[in-house]
Amino acid sequence: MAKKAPASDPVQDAPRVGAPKKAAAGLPAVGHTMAVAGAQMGARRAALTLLKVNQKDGFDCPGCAWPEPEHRHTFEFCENGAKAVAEEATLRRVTPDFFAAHPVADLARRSGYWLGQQGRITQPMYLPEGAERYEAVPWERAFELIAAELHELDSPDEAVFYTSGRTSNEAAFLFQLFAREFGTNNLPDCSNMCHESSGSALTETLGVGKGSVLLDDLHRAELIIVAGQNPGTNHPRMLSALEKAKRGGARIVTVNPLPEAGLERFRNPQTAAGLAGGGTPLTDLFLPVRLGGDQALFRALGRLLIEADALDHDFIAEHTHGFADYRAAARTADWDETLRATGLDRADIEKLHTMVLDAKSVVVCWAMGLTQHKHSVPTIREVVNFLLLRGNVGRPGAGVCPVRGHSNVQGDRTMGIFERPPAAFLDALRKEFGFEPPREHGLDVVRAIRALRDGDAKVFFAMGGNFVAAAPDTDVTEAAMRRARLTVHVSTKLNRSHVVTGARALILPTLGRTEKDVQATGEQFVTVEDSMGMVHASRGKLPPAAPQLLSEPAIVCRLARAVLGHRSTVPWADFAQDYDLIRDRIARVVPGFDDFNTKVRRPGGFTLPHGPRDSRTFPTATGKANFTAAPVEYPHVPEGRLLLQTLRSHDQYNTTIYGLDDRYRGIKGGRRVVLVHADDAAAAGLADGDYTDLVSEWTDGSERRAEGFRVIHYPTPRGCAAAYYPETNVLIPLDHTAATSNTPASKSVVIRLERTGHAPGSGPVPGPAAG
Ligand SMILES: Nc1nc2c(c(=O)[nH]1)N[C@H]1C(S)=C(S)[C@@H](COP(=O)(O)OP(=O)(O)OC[C@H]3O[C@@H](n4cnc5c(=O)[nH]c(N)nc54)[C@H](O)[C@@H]3O)O[C@H]1N2
Ligand SMILES: Nc1nc2c(c(=O)[nH]1)N[C@H]1C(S)=C(S)[C@@H](COP(=O)(O)OP(=O)(O)OC[C@H]3O[C@@H](n4cnc5c(=O)[nH]c(N)nc54)[C@H](O)[C@@H]3O)O[C@H]1N2
Ligand SMILES: [Mo]
Repeated sequence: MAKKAPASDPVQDAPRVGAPKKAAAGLPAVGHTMAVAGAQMGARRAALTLLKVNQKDGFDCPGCAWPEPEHRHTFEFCENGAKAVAEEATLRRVTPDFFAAHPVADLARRSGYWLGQQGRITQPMYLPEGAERYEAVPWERAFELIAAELHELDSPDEAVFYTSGRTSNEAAFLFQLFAREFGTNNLPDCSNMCHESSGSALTETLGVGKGSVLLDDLHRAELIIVAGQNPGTNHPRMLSALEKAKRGGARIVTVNPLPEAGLERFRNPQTAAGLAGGGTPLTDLFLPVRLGGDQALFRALGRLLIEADALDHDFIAEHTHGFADYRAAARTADWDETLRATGLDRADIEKLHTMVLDAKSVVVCWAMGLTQHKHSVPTIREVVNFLLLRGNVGRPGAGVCPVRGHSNVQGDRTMGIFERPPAAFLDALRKEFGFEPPREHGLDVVRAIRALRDGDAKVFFAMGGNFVAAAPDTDVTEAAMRRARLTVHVSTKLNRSHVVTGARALILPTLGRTEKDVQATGEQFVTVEDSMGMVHASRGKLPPAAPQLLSEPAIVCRLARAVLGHRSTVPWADFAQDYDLIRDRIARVVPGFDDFNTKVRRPGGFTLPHGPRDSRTFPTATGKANFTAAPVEYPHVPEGRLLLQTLRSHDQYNTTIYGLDDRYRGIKGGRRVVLVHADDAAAAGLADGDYTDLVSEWTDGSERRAEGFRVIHYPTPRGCAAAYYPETNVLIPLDHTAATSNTPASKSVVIRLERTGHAPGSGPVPGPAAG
């Protein structure tokens, strides 16, 4: 029996606030998870399904890209993974009857939370031009409709093919192959909004746009710096690795404007002591940096190391390039400016310097706190400078560790989902498949929105994700999407992007990773690559949510046949029947995948080669690891304004909202909250509990407004504020992006607070009257 979703939209946003927690996980996490999972799929199914996550014969956890420990036999409990699985394995269904009962205009008024709660989509649905409702459509007809629109285009570059990061290697390889045989490199992906800055900075400096550490390196590190990341919520399994490192004597430094509970203390749910006891303290030194102050911090450390002559001179001489210029720049680092940019005490920075001197090996981990600023690329290059100084790249226990988000976002890139593919990759495609791939660079996320806005792109096709909600400048993005002639989404669940559509729209429902994928030659498996370059198999275990669902590879194959027909040189029909045939081709096109079908069947899979990590070979333009000497930048915020970061709560997965609580930060029952320093609130005439609008100010004089946020006094540096994404995406101008990577600067939005009497829709709230 299908489980019923709540009938009314429950988003009566009425946040209640308690004290932030001082530890993450433990028994409360297990209890909370089983309640969420049980509501979606019943307690028995929940327990049985969760036992299959990350097992040798099971499916890869869709929760995040953190690697699994090597010796895996018991289920490693992870609240994040369990919620992601429950969300997908839900028994609720969105059938054609649902669409008949809900006109699109009605669905467009619902919250993203409500849409997601309705359950799994069961059949392909079509919204004809001018129609009020989606109607069921046979698969064959859906592909014909897409083919007809694509054939109408003046150029293949008028189509955009977006990918979110859950797509398997096999589906991603086919998707880019189709787009390129069709004739375009317009392959934007969620990475453009996520770790693009890491990729840009690391490719230039180390020659490989991926992390250079394995799990074992983290376990062996003597010092781990976690900057701009909240693993307690977003990568909970990372806390077990930090705990293990700590037990081995590592010290941990947290650089973050917020004191995040998971990094303070971890109660390991795998151990009895962790479940019930006080847990392991993780952070030895907490540096409450100002938003965007990280480049200045790492530059200051560089200066201190140079002054102390605590350098690995042999490594620098043999393996690096550009040291003299960097040294000259670092020597000019000025304490006044460092303290202004970072908001830190000099004594704390010197303490960190001493810890670096004491450590034979250092790993720096980071996520969105470093990648989503205007100067993110120079910031991450500065992390590399810092590590190179003491040879902390390419030796055990040391290196760069950008922690990826979506479970296969790194693999999708490896498979060629990239709007700026290297020439060697395109050459390999041509050699293997015998067609001429387009060479001109395609559109990334921000450029795709501009193209849609300006009428230069007319068809938008998404392999997963929730583009309109995830992208910046919501009003601009939604208007751009509405100008398209056709929007198509391959999806598991309903979201905002299905109700803000082009003239026509299609929803193509697909299997999730938890589900069995049976094709003509039998049951198939797919593969994924984690954040540390390990590739392994994923086998769904549950029966498909509905009989009509197609797998992502099958959808691409049928789409390609409908669009390309006889002109194609690719055996699409064979690929759909037997994924081994896809892997054979990947093996011949993508470096590091030779013998793919054999190696991926070994328990635990295999590790992709990584020159800097494996042999200190740096495939950069200079053939060495590059120091860079960019000027130090940091945000300048006008008087009376704050810098807003837009981040995740504990009960969400990107645009998927699981619930309205942010347990570790002590917030319950609402998401429209803004965390600000008490003195900044007072300066804006606001008390804790007051309601305010957030108004962003852009350089062209334009303003954007998000209404009705409850003020919460929170320990964050003066001048900094935090609120949840995607509610605040309306505030981020489309053109506000990082230099080089073009990633929306979602952690650096200049705002002012404008007091309102009450929360929208909830009537006046008790508290001091408006002043
Ligand atoms: N449960 C759950 N898990 C997830 C996701 C999810 O939404 N929910 N999303 C997945 C995805 S796609 C991703 S990319 C990752 C995201 O993982 P995170 O990057 O951890 O996610 P955010 O919530 O954006 O948190 C950013 C962190 O950086 C800090 N920060 C912000 N600005 C700065 C700064 O200027 N300097 C420093 N030093 N710190 C800063 C913030 O205070 C916060 O702790 O998580 C993945 N896992
Ligand atoms: N302001 C602000 N904006 C941000 C960020 C931020 O920190 N602040 N973070 C950015 C980041 S890091 C990222 S990664 C992006 C995320 O951008 P996206 O990846 O586009 O968004 P998600 O919310 O992860 O996508 C969720 C949808 O994916 C679909 N889905 C789930 N599983 C599957 C599957 O197996 N197959 C298919 N085909 N579909 C599936 C479901 O329909 C679900 O509604 O958002 C970015 N936007
Ligand atoms: Mo992400």
